[in-house]
Amino acid sequence: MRPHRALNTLAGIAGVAILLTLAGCGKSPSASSAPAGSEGAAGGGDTHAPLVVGFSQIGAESDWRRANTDSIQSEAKKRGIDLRFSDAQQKKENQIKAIRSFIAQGVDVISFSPVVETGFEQVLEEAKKAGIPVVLSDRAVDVSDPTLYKCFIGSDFVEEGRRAAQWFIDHTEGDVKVAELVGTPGSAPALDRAEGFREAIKDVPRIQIVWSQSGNFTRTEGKKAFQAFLKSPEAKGVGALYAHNDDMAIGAIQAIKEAGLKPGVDIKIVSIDAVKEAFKAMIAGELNCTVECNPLIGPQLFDLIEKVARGEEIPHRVKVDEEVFTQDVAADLIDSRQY
Ligand code: GYE
Repeated sequence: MRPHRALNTLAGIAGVAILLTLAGCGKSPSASSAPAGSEGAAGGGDTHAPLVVGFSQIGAESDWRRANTDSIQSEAKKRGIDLRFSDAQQKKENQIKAIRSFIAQGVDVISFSPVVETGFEQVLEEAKKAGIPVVLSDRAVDVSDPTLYKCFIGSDFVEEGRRAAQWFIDHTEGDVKVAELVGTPGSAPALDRAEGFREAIKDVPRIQIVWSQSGNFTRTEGKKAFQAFLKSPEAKGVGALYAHNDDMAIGAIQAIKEAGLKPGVDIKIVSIDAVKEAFKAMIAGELNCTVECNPLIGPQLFDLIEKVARGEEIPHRVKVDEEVFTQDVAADLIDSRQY
């Protein structure tokens, strides 16, 4: 069961992206653990203890992730938050360890970006028992008890998959055989982007996925997987690549060139994230389209975290507003891209 999917779909139908107001910024909130009325009680000076937040990041696997880390760290600094930041190097076990350590340190709020959807139930129960609220950032978890976290802020990955498919539906004719470079197996974006794409091509039999393999959201693994694919008999007649992120698409572009083919022409490519490198590739005519997935969620994330620390109600799901970009607009927009 992946309960958040139902939420995704419902919100998708409503077509509503919830944008948080920036109310309350610039004032550092008192920690949730501070007893009511204790502000300023401990004799002289500024007695506001900074909010302590433990954040477990997935790693540094892509340009998207690096921009996401920058956004989180710089926003925490701006707000005077004591951020305990931990890099899990793409390993669930490291995240569980980090979360346990945040619980032991008695942080006010825990936030993390779960590398995969499953396996976090127990540690989330431990956080709940310790009375520490959890806000999920960027990726969702699959748990049977939705009260194990307060909120999940992140993109609608199913919709991103649908949007990627739509480009192929609108810009190709005749039979199209698609190769798919999948993100980290078991991660929310890999599962949802696969689902959204398949849903959109379900009634378009001329478009078929004929090969699907993980490149773990990295350039190196994307290139390696696509190199092997291009040498295999399965590559025959394949004229399209759907990559779950730009980094893997960029890796595949290198592999395609090395194989003597023209990326963006012989093999049409659509990927997700909309990082600057993807705009460069579109300007060079090597990438056809990128679907935006916005990593700059630090301000929204800390709005939620500060609210939850003050004991205020926050929505259980917050989506990020996003767009789709094609080659014709790439040159005009590249300088305005922040990541
Ligand atoms: O698309 C990819 C990153 O979880 C949305 O993770 C994120 C994904 C992003 O490594 O580039």
